[in-house]
Amino acid sequence: PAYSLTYAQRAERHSNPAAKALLETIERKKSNLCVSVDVAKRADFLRVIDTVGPYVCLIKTHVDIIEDFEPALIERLNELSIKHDFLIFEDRKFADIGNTVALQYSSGVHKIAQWSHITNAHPVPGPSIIVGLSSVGLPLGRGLLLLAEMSTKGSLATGSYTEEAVRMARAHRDFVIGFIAQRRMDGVGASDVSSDEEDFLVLTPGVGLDSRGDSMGQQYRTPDEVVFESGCDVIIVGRGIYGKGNDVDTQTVQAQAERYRKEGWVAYEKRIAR
Ligand code: 5BU
Repeated sequence: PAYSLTYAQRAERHSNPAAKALLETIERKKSNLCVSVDVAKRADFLRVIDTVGPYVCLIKTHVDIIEDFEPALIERLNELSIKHDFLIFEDRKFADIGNTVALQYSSGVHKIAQWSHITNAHPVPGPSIIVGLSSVGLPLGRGLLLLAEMSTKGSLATGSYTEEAVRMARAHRDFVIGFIAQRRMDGVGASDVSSDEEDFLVLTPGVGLDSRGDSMGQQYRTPDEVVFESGCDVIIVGRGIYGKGNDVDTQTVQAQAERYRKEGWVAYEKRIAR
C-alpha cells in the first residue's frame, strides 16, 4: 500500500501535476511540513513565510484573513515560493453549488486558481462541487483536496459522511488528489479499487508538540501520531510554529520550523521502515 512507499516512488504514480510536484518537493527538501500562515498583516505574512520557507514543502494560506491585501502580495508570495521551493495551498474550504464555486475560485479579489497549486472543498454539496472547481482548476494543472474529516472537537465529518467523501474522490481522480483528514483513507467506503492502486494524499491539520488544543475546539496530535501511527502524508502546523504571528522572532520561528520538519521526517522514515 501507498503508505509504505517513499514519497519519490509515489511521485511517479501520480499524473496530476500538483500532486506530483508536491511529492517531489517533499522528497527533495526532506520535509513533509506545511506551515499554515494565519496572520492578518501583509508584512507578518511575508516575514513568516520567508523564515519558514527553507523547512517546508507547502505553505497554507487563508488569503481572506489579510486585512491589507493587494494583488502585488501574490507576486511576493510567488517569488518566495520560487526562492524557497515550496507549493501553495489556499485553504478556501469551498462549499457551494458548482457554478458559484467556479466563480469564487477563478474571480473576485483573490483569483485563487491563478496562484494556488492546491485548494480544498467540503463534500457537503455532493459531486457537483468537484465538477465546478475542476472546470477552472484542471486546465491550470491544479489539485483539489476533499475535507473528509476535521480536527475539531464534535466534528460532524465522520462515519458515512467521510465514506461518501472518499467515494466522491474516487470518481474524480484526475482532479481530487487527496484529503484533509486525520488518518489514511485506504479501504474507507468499500470499493473495487484495491488500495495498492489508489494513492490519495492525506494532509493533516491539528498538529502540535507543546499543546493538546486551544480554547476554541482545536485538537492537536504530534507529528509521530499523525505520520507514523495514522499514516498521514503532510503535517499542517500553524501557531505551534509562529505563536500569535506578530512581533515574529525570526530565530524562534526558524527553530520551531526545523523542529517540526525533523519530527515529521523521522516519523515518515520510521513508517516506511516498518
Ligand atoms: P493551528 O494554528 O495549527 O491550530 O492552525 C491550523 C490551521 O489548519 C488553521 O488554518 C485551520 O483553518 C486549519 N484547519 C484545522 O485546523 N482543522 C481542520 O480540520 C481543517 C483546517 Br479542515
